[in-house]
Amino acid sequence: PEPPAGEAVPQAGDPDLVLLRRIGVVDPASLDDYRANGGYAALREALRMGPSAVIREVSDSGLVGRGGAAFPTGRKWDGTAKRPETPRYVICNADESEPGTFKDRVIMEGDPFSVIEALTIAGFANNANHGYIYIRGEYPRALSLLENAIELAHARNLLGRDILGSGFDFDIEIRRGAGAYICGEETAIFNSIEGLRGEPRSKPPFPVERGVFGKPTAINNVETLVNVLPIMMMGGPAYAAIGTGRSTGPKLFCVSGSVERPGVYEVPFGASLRDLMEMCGGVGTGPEGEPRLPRAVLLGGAAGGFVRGDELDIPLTFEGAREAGATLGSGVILVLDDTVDLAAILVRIAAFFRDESCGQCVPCRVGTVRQEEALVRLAQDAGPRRTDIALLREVGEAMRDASICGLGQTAWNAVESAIDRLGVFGPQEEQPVKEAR
Ligand code: L3W
Ligand code: SF4
Repeated sequence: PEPPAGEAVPQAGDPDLVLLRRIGVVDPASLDDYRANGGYAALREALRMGPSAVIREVSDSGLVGRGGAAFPTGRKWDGTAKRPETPRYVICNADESEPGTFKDRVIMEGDPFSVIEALTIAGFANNANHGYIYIRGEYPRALSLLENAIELAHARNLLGRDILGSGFDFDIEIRRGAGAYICGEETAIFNSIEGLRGEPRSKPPFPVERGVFGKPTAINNVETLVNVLPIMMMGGPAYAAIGTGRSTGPKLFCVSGSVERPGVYEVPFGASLRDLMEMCGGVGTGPEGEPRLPRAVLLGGAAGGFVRGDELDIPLTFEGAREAGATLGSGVILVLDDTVDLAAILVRIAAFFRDESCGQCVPCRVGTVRQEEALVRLAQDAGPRRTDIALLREVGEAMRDASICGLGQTAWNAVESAIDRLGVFGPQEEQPVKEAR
């Protein structure tokens, strides 16, 4: 059995927490407990202010997507709400499958009513009467807690017809994934909900215009949605004062790998990687008690990028990660100490992308295979290094430029940064790709 959600949150019980404040504190199966701890005050506030004011507050907050794409939520909602076509839909993307990402599971298992409340607010703001939660199939505990939350919310008129006497009708259906990473891609979710193969669609048209069943759809990640609750309570401008620059609000990070206390941590945007490492006790010691050094940190997951162990002063903001040649992605902080075999990690990442490619487009279907093959040769020192690195670059650029969806477009990111930033296969000289081959 998996440990309770609270155990994955080393900060549990800290009164300064915003997103994690109820995790490990409330009974996730009790609506009364949720309400006694501030639950459903945000929905009441939203119903009081009306749909366009909700969108205005969300826009003013500067909230952007927390699943990896960082698109402004207010703009997304505004785009959906103003479309003339009906019905409109809202979807919570709970297909959390990025390697090293487990923050949404912690929210759903520790504070499931917050997801239901936030999706109801999204439905109200977007003038949608139907919402879906698309949940990863391997999250059975989260699934049953969400099902329980939906049932209890119905019984108390917090879902269904004329919610709290407001005239707003809203229902939520849960759909389960079946083990495919690609079904976390938003348009693959639409196909999956419609009963089609879980394959991404070309964009544009964007979901705000043509989403599930060809109708305007606002789709947001779990963490993005639950941020709307504090925004309703404190107002957009006060929320925007948390964090730095264009990275506003609190952020969840999933810390794993060579650290003393792995888990989900909440910090305001702008904290440094070093701050976070200190919070989780650092890389610790080896079997003989000898201190370990951080060799590298993978930021943003398999689709993200590596930074070196001597670059821990990077601010954890979208801008800071970009400047460091990485991305915050879905909040992955995978720490690797000086004993880790980096080449083996790259082979593992490449195998993951090869396995999870849906096969729909050639650059990704073929490129992920070629990438893995070249990395295996490099890891085993079984071929001409210069040629294989040149091949990786060529294949990587083709995947980045010509793939249909984010999987193929980002499948070479981590490998590229390991070669160029960490020098995993030795120092790299600038060389034209064709010449080296
Ligand atoms: C209208 C424009 N809409 C961009 C839309 C577009 C884009 C989306 C990002 O990221 C991403 C997500 C998953 N007019 C637009 C426009 N868009 N230009 O905005 O929205 P955002 O930032 O709210 O999404 P996000 O949640 O930060 C996630 C894709 O990555 N994904 C994985 C998701 C995994 C989870 C999870 O683990 N729970 O969410 C995998 O591919 O589909 O696009 O995409 O539609 N001018
Ligand atoms: Fe499928 Fe890969 Fe193409 Fe995405 S990039 S549509 S996962 S083959």
